Amino acid sequence: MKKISILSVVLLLSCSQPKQFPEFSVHTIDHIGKNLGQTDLADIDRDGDLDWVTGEAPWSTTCRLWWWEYQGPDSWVRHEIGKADSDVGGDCADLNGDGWMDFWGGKVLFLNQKDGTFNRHEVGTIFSHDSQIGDIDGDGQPDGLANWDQYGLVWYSIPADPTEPWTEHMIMPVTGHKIHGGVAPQPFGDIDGDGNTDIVTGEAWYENLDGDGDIDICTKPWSTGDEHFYLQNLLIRPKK
Ligand SMILES: [Ca+2]
Ligand SMILES: [Ca+2]
Ligand SMILES: [Ca+2]
Ligand SMILES: [Ca+2]
Repeated sequence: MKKISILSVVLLLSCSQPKQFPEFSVHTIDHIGKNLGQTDLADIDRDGDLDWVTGEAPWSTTCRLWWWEYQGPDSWVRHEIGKADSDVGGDCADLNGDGWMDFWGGKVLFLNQKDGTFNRHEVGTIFSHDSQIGDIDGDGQPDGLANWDQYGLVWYSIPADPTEPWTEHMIMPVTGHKIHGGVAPQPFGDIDGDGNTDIVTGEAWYENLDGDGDIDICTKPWSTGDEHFYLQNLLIRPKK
C-alpha cells in the first residue's frame, strides 16, 4: 500500500528555458493524518485553481478525508470531507452533473454541496485499493473502475442519481487478476488506436475488441507463455 507520511507538493519554479532541466522546490501543505492515500488534484471550489484531496485508510481508525483549498504555494486551507472507507483509491469527477467536482473512493461517494462541504453516500461499491473514474462503455457518462486483491477488477455503471446503488460488472475476478495496485492513477486509454477505450493495469491490458462501446476482455498475463483469453461483453450496450 502506498503511504504518504508528509503532506507536501512540489511546484515547478522555472521553465523559462524550454530545454533546461526543471528545478523544483518543496512546499508543505499541512501536518495531519496517518496512512494517507486517496489523493487527487481537482478544482473543488471552482475558483480556477487546483485544490488537493487526501484521506486516511481504515486502519488509521479515524478514516478522515479532507480537501485543501489552494490560496498560494504556502497557504492551503483544510476542509473536512467526511469519513472514508477505502484503502488508497480515490478520484474526483462531477458525478451528478451539477458542474462541481465530487469524490468517489472505495465504498463511499461524496457529493460536493458547493459550499466546501460534502454529503456522504454508500453506493454498494467494494472496498478497494484503486478507484478510478472514466467512460468505460463509451456512452459519454462517467463509470467507476475498482481493484482490490481480495476481490478482483470490476467496473460500475453509475445511475442518473449517483446516490442510488451502482451496478457492478466483473471484469476479472481475483482468481485471474490478483494485484495489490497497479491500476491508479490512469488505467484508461485507447491502447490499440481503434477508437474505443481499453483498460491497462499492472497485470494485463483489457482490449475493447468489437467496437460496440463496451469493454471486452483480452488478456495475456505477463508471467505466462502465449496464452490469451477473449471474453465478449454481451451484457451492456451503449444507448442508440
Ligand atoms: Ca480551487
Ligand atoms: Ca457534482
Ligand atoms: Ca459510461
Ligand atoms: Ca481501443
